[in-house]
Amino acid sequence: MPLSEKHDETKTYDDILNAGPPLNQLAKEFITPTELFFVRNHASIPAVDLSNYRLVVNGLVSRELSLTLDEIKSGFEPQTLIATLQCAGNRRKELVDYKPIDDQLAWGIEAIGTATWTGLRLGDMLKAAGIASDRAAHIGFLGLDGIMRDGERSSYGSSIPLDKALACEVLLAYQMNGQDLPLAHGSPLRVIVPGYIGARSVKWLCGISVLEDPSDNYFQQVGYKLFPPSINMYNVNYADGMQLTKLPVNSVIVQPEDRSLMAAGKIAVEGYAMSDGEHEITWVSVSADGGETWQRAEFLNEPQLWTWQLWRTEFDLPSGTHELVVRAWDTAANSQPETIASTWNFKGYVNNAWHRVRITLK
Ligand SMILES: Nc1nc2c(c(=O)[nH]1)N[C@H]1C(S)=C(S)[C@@H](COP(=O)(O)O)O[C@H]1N2
Ligand SMILES: [Mo]
Repeated sequence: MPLSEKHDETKTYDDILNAGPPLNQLAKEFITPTELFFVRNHASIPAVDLSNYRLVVNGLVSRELSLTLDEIKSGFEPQTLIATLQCAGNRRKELVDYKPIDDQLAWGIEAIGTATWTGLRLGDMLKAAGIASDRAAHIGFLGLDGIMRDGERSSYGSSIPLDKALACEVLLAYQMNGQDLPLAHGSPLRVIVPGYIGARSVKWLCGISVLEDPSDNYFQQVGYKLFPPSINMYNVNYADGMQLTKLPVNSVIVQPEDRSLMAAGKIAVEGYAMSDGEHEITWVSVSADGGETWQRAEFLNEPQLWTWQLWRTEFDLPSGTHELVVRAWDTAANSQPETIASTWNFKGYVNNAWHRVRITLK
């Protein structure tokens, strides 16, 4: 596979696949080719026996469901949606360089991709099961992969608020880019929660639960929580953290790469921007002098909900070292903080500081 692997050096087992595209192939196209789509796994990819596969829907429902893949595919109206998936750990490397972060993958800018997802609406599945109580407020998901922690096996899981779960953009997908969902991306069935951190889009989905409270799964209650900069792994009380949902507005320079050495003259600057999906990106500004002066980038695709915005601009630059900077705004006037100091958190999530790239021209 053309992805380059990322290893978590703190784990002793090395069969956990985490990988992203090489930077010269990142965000080249609006739809990311499946073989270039980043992979983020917390455990080994499970072996799924399709003849025994069942999706179970339970909790505060009128009817518990247990469905085969064929029943899922034939029983619900197919829906197709283009959506960007981004890991909450995207851009963690810049945070790590500012102040150490233990035990987390140091993603650069590659933990993001856009695909065409086909499946059914989660809302249609919930309608089939029937929500049985007005106490229902969250929808929990469970995957088939098993995580070993302190000698005990638990499954990967998460939850999302009920109102998001009922929104028409949230899918249970069995196809990616027009093909059967690949095993690494959650075959036979995965959740796609557009606009939310990737962690909520549970792969190898085997369970959906209608719940009163957010899932008690480790990845909802301990992982993927945001804390202020004063909190660290020694003074943390996980109950105080904010469960991450929507992604903040972000923008990234993909080309040229940081530390590039290039010929002076016309320099094309390209990248992506992404908001919470509910708001389109309205404006991307790029600076070639560390943020003193800015120019507007042109958009390479029509702005649309649930996807990234690819952009490009050009500078004519003399020899010397230059700092390129990008920032974006969305239709709700959300923008990005200027410094890494203001986005640093001890788990290294949702870094959306102005993105900076240093280049030297000869
Ligand atoms: N079952 C399961 N689902 C999972 C994960 C996982 O480890 N196990 N990783 C999550 C995280 S953190 C992300 S960012 C996305 C990544 O999806 P991808 O590998 O298809 O890019 O899947 C999410 N769903
Ligand atoms: Mo993630």
